[in-house]
Amino acid sequence: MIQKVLIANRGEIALRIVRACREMGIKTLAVYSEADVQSLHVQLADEAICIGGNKSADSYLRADRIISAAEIADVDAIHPGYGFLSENAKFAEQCESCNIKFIGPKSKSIKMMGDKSVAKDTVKKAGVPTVPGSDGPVESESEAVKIARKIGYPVIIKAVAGGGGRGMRIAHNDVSFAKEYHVARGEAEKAFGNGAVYIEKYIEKPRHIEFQILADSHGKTLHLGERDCSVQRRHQKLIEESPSPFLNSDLRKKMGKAAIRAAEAAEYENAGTIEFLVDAKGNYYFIEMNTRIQVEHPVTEEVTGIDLVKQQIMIANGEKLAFDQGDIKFGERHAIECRINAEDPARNFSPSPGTIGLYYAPGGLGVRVDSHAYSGYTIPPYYDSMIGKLICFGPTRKVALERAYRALSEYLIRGIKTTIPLHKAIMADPVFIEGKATTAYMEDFLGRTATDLFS
Ligand code: MV4
Repeated sequence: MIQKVLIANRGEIALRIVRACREMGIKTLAVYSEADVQSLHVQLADEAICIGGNKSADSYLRADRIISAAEIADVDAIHPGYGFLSENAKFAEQCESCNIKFIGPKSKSIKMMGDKSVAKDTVKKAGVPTVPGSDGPVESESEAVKIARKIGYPVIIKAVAGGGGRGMRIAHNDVSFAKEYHVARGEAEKAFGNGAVYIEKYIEKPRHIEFQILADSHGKTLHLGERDCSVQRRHQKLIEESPSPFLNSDLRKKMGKAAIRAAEAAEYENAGTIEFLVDAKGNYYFIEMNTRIQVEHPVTEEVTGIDLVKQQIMIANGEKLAFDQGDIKFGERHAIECRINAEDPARNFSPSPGTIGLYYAPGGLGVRVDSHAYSGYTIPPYYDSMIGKLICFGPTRKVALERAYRALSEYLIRGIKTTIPLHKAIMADPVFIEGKATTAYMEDFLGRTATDLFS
């Protein structure tokens, strides 16, 4: 039985894991960098160990130091959260070899889904629709251009070791293809130490719709509905919602079944996410599987009423899922999440770290704030700019939208700039309100909105 968990993360997700553990009577050990000594998860955890300097490379990415802390504090399990080492197969293996439970999938599944071309090939064999493209990585420009011509332009070149939009290049003809192919390979080699790339038909203005998966170690795999994550800027999600305003119940059923087949093909256990692209005609294509809990997991929690972090720990404990697919109700609730980043939308989203003055989080019916921020907290400049998530929910999308606009109007964070005014403007935007946002939305919205609106 898991009695103490090391939280190998920081910020709001570390606080989220502390909360789930506390409700389960599980002790928590926070590991933190020198910059995070005042962070809320460090204050609220049962124990805390400083593992290194400010940079992630000297702390949250130091598997050796994390495992040493785990052994010193004699923990039973490690929860990696998202980012950092959460999708590092070697770290998962190291945990298991030290007899420390990794709260997540088996390292084999992480490795399989971490190679985006193998992932695609694996799910395709399970009958999951994938984007037409090359049969695996393409080794030479001459081979690649033949495939591009066969697929038909525009095409997208993707890094095998990439994901989340990293190392992607789009080509519209033979001339741009030659250049983009070599740029993509070079960037992939530099970023991931693996220059292999594969090619796909570029789906114009798709929606980015992902399905939440929960799978126990006794062969049960369920989906918990979808999240529409189309509102993104430079591959950084800004707003996520469930259900997607674009899916009808027939498409939801088909995609949910496909998501389960993909997870089973990956021999998946624990919480994971199957990412699809959906085109304007409702054709859906698998693009990636994320083998971790995601930032936007609260959207699914508020729609289904299921605590995903507790489920992760229970699955890691070897417990069976206590519900079946038919027990998960859809259509009774709508949830929308706004990511609150310490960035200035009036200045091209430049980072805005610093000390928070007055901090007042909104509340009331249908409002949840997952944040580690507080009055007087100094946001360090070393990490991701997200300082919290505002999740608003209600019986319909209309109510969820009204609550989001109202809650954003109450949310006070003085002393730094944030994306709060941007979210308010989006919640009042007719294109977003009508549920017409695709992955092209943010570029269009920013192009037609005066940025002084955001100050
Ligand atoms: C695509 C695509 C269109 N066609 N693949 C983005 C990150 C990763 N999850 C996969 N992504 C995409 N893959 C094909 N074949 C569009 C996206 C995409 C996207 C691309 C460019 C700019 C913003 C985007 C936002 C979401 C998805």
